[in-house]
Amino acid sequence: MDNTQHENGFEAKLASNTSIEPKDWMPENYRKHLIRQISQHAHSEIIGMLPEGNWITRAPSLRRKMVLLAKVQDEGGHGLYLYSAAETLGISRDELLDQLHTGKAKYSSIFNYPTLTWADIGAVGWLVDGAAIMNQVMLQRTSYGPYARAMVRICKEESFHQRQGYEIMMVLARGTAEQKEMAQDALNRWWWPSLMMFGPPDEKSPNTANAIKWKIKRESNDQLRQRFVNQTVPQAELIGLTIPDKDLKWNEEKKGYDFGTPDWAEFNNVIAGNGPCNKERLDTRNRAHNNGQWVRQAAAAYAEKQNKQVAA
Ligand code: BYC
Repeated sequence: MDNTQHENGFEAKLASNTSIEPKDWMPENYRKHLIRQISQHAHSEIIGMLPEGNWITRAPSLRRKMVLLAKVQDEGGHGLYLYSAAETLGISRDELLDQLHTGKAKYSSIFNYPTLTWADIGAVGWLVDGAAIMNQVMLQRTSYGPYARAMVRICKEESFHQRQGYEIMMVLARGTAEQKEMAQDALNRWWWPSLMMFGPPDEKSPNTANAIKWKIKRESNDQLRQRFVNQTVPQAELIGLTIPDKDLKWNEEKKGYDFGTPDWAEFNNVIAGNGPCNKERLDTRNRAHNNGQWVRQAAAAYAEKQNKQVAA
């Protein structure tokens, strides 16, 4: 087949919503776009373990500790599915991790903010996992098969994470005045960074046009951000917390909320590597990777021995 036939076949699959699979022909830029997005997503899961892992030893009860431990473990699993999905596009795990460890690859801006109090764990589950699900539900229908399939399980687990976070916030908001204040303070600090998770406004998003054309993203950054606000405001009201946005107002005509503009200068600064915790996160991740060297060597030696025994 020549290139035009390949391209026609690819376009026909997209048009009929038939997933693109690893051995199918695909345009080089589609492959690169996916490696970028899936690997950033995988890195976000792995780095996302750090702000929460920070609270495992300080969770206020055994139940909370067990739940948080399971959640953090889930994020590790999500990272593994996503790295595997990225590997099907012809890049190795080592290369992907190297891009993360050297600061070449991005991961979600949200994980460069500190988790200062226990209420932050509630806010992360409620808002950060809530925003992640909002984005990931559409990714279950993304055009690349291995990515779409990984998202199905990830979404199921994320919805449990979101509920555990909301439950923490609910308990705090109904607790003592100090506990309620702690929940409000966490909401104040996490609200705007959560809105930034959806990426820059559509007119400043260089990757959206291709992503929509190739059915990688099914909705734009602004559409998803709007849906997240519409969903989250009533949840805050239900537990008596206030969204820290003086411009927030129901708009009957659009059947959604009008809301303020995130501080995009802050967002650009964070994704350029200068957020409050960027350096700490990368240092911790690099240290963990280096400390795990002996485990990888032992596993490789064991696998080699097993292979020799099978061959003999
Ligand atoms: N942080 O053209 P745009 C999770 C970058 S949740 C950092 O709109 P795109 C978890 C973007 O990469 C989080 N960088 O890009 C939850 C691009 O730079 P490059 C993970 C960002 O790809 C709880 C530039 O800005 N979820 O894992 O069309 C616990 C221009 O942006 C961000 C995903 O990754 C950001 N927030 O849209 C634990 C979902 N936003 O690459 C873990 C999959 C934008 O050109 N990803 N940038 O240098 C996506 O859906 C899309 O990649 C995005 C951005 C919506 C994030």
